[in-house]
Amino acid sequence: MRGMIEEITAALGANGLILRGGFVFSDDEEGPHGLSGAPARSVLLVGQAGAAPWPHFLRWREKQPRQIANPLDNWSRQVIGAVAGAFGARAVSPSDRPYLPFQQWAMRAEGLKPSPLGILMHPQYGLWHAYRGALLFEEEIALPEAGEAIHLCDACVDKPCLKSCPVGAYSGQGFAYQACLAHVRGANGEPCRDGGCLDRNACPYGTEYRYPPEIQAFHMAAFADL
Ligand code: B12
Ligand code: SF4
Ligand code: SF4
Repeated sequence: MRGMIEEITAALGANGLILRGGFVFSDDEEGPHGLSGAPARSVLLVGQAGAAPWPHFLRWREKQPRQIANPLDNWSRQVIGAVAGAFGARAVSPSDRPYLPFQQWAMRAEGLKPSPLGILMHPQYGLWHAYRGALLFEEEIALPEAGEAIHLCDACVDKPCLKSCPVGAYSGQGFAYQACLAHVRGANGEPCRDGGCLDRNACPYGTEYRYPPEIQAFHMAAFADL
């Protein structure tokens, strides 16, 4: 089994992606279906730390038609789909409908907890990481159990991530999606459009993994349909 995990890690690594842990579904829970249609027994999460996949994505993007919808999703599906095909797994994406509970899976796989922004807080990458897909297996893939990770937000008294948004979109009441969108699309939204969410950028952790402004602008354009 170790051998297979190492091979998957290497195949993903060739595209700047990483394996982000995984777990076996419990007996009383019905996981999504696997390759044959039978319930999956285990899941391995695939994602990124910092902007590592970006150059791989850009090389692929250059060979695609100028106008394609959701290019990063497409690239992720191709790359992760190829890895799934080679290892007898079914690949799923965070944007598949109905949405699969990627963040709940990630909490189990990596012992993470959500930041006040909803984004999971990672002890090393801070807020600068994401999930690009998952591999569903119909057999049990044994991985070391994830311990609970240190949750940096617990010790962060000032919480600058809740003080930087010009429209206070993040609060104890959750994320005011419409207020954020209106600001990002509006006349004063240039800083968010060009450099990403001011609240996310205010977090002092994982800054060496922070996405460069052009990548944040790409994600913001996708989020706000700019
Ligand atoms: C729908 C969605 C949104 C909606 C949320 C609407 C709502 N209130 O539900 C909107 C469009 C607002 C959104 C925005 C963002 N999102 Co979003 N989103 C999703 C998506 C596709 C589905 C969420 C869902 O319903 N899942 C189904 C339920 C059953 O699964 P779950 O694990 O229980 O879901 C958790 C989330 O829903 C979370 N949640 C609820 N509201 C919000 C709001 C935000 C901003 C976040 C991050 C999470 C979150 O609470 C649940 C915790 O158990 C997930 C991918 C996925 N499949 O989960 C990404 C996901 C949660 N988003 C993510 C991110 C990063 C963002 C953004 C911060 C950045 C971006 N993508 O542009 C933005 C915020 C914009 C900004 N100001 O910068 C990441 C989080 C990664 C991480 N490190 O934790 C995910 C996992 C996608 C990915 N590819 O990694 N998102
Ligand atoms: S600023 Fe503090 S509370 Fe906010 S995400 Fe970062 S560590 Fe967590
Ligand atoms: S993107 Fe801008 S408007 Fe939206 S939550 Fe972040 S700082 Fe606020």
